[in-house]
Amino acid sequence: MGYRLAIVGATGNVGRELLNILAERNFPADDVVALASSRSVGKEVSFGEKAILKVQDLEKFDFKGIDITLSSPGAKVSAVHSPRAAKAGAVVIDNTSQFRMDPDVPLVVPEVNAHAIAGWTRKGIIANPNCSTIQMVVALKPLHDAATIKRVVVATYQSTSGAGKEAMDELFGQTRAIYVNDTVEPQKFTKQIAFNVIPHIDVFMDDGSTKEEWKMVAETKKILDPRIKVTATCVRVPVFVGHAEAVNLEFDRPLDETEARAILSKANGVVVVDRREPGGYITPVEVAGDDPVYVSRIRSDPTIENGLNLWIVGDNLRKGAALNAVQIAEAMVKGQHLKAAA
Ligand code: 11C
Repeated sequence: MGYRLAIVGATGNVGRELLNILAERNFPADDVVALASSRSVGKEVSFGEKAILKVQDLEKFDFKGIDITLSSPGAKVSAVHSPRAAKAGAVVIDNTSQFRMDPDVPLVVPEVNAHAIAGWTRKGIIANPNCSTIQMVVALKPLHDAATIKRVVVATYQSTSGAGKEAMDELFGQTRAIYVNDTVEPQKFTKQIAFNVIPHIDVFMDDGSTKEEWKMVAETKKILDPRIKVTATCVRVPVFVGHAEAVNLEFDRPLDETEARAILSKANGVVVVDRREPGGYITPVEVAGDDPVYVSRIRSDPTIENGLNLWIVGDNLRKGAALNAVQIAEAMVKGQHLKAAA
């Protein structure tokens, strides 16, 4: 016997991955309801190989009796429906940016701050962080436990799947068009994404950074340590799935590459692939469909005191989104935060 689950945004990139992962990991579910906007009602989505679900209308859905809602529509939709689901009694694990900085909503990466889950009772909502933050803090946490991280300088290389299915289609269509001397004008992106890189993800903030960059700063502080200074440059690259990050760290004491490699090799959720030879590192196409956060190119940075460089790669739809949300739900079941399944 298990729980009753609702998946909000079930037809999106993350929604479909949520269903796959719940099925793959045999999450104790008695009933799974797929919800989306009225445009998608009646469409079918697969619950792994277990079942085909017909999408129901989110607007009309009554969450009474639902134990866990995993929500991944846009932030504006979450703003309305996540509190509605929580009020009806479900715990909501919300994958959007809507509630992340709310002091009454825990922002959780289980490998880093599982203890924060207990705060879910305040609003009935737990927030899932942004994909680029999740993969970075999973790798930073064990290092920060060993030697306090003072400052992080990160440049991201983010795949188009982070911007949704239509964005992936734009990369595909534009790439094909260029080969046949045709053009596909940018729609989801501000400039051509095929054979290009774009230093702009999410909206611009007053200080000249983008919201994606701001999220990496604010979320890292909330999840890991408010004292850590973070500066980020977030870049969209012509990759379908998998985000990569070049990270420079400054510690409060020497932590050299040998110690860092030993710590990361034992860390929860991390796989080190770091051979100093051609191909001895991980790239995004190799991690699509994988769960761990991969760390390569671990090397001391002699240009600053106590400096270290890392290359971090993860599947942004899995650990960066759906897997992290399911792991939160699993931790809640294990930690007896939810009433035992009927
Ligand atoms: C991207 N990181 O790659 C974004 C997608 O705040 O949950 C996720 C946006 C968010 O475009």
